[in-house]
Amino acid sequence: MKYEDITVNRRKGVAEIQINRPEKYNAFRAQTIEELLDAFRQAGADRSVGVIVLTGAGDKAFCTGGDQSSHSDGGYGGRGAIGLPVDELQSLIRDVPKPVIAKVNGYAIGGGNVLVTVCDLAIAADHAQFGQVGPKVGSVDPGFGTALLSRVLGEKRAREVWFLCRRYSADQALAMGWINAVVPRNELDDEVQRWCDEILALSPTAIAIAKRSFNADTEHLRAVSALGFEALALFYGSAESREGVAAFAEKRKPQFRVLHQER
Ligand code: 2NE
Repeated sequence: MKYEDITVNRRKGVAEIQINRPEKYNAFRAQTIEELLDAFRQAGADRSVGVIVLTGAGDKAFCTGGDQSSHSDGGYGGRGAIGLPVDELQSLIRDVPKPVIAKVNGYAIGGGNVLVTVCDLAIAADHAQFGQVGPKVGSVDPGFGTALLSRVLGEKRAREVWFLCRRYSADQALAMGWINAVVPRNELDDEVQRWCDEILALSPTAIAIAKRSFNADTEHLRAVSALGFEALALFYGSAESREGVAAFAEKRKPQFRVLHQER
């Protein structure tokens, strides 16, 4: 598959997959997800690869979730319930039998934040920011985005993240257990490489078994996610959700409550 939206850099034992849409703050459209699925499948199957790194181009954003400029008529125009098979990607990141490290080089917002949540490890530059925006823009990522987050942060914190849609600094994210380490931005590449080297020195089979056993505890969330995305598709057809998409495009505050009361 020829990639337009991502790049893959292979170096000894590491496949680094980069979302390459810096002009969109590395937001993903349907094509981006298809390319990411292909790249993760290949890196997952390649026995010469021991660690996969996921990152974004530039130093503004890791990923800011669904590309709002490709969101119209109640969906994103591609495959799956909402026209964006991001739930398949989340599952695949969990399924590849090797650690996936999120190299967080800026905003990890919305669906981009969910990618950090499903990655096995996350290392951030000190200017990175974390948060959810779904309820600001008429969306939600039900399944791994919500319920797995509560396993990572604890119930109260995860609900705070989704119900208030605040932004959190890298240091706050570290204190909350959202990520594993924070480093100055000019040290991010080297630090991630150090973590890769340590992993690559260990038994790949032991690590694969460990990863699958960690996943087992939350495996039911795949079904919650599938169900949730079907519900999300119905929600995307509503005036309330469309208002969120329109408000982001028009750079104004959404007016949700009136539409909600009229339902
Ligand atoms: C990322 C954030 C917080 C940055 O804020 P700020 O104030 O620093 O910059 P600004 O002006 O908002 O954004 C800079 C440029 O990036 C674009 C903006 O439109 C803007 O473009 P210009 O006006 O300069 O041309 N941009 C940023 N994020 C984008 C996106 N996701 N799609 C398209 N363009 C984007 C702030 O921008 C923010 O909060 N972004 C909202 C992100 C958002 O709504 N993401 C989708 C959430 S829903 C989702 O991801 C999802 C899911 O979780 C599950 C299923 C399906 C979808």
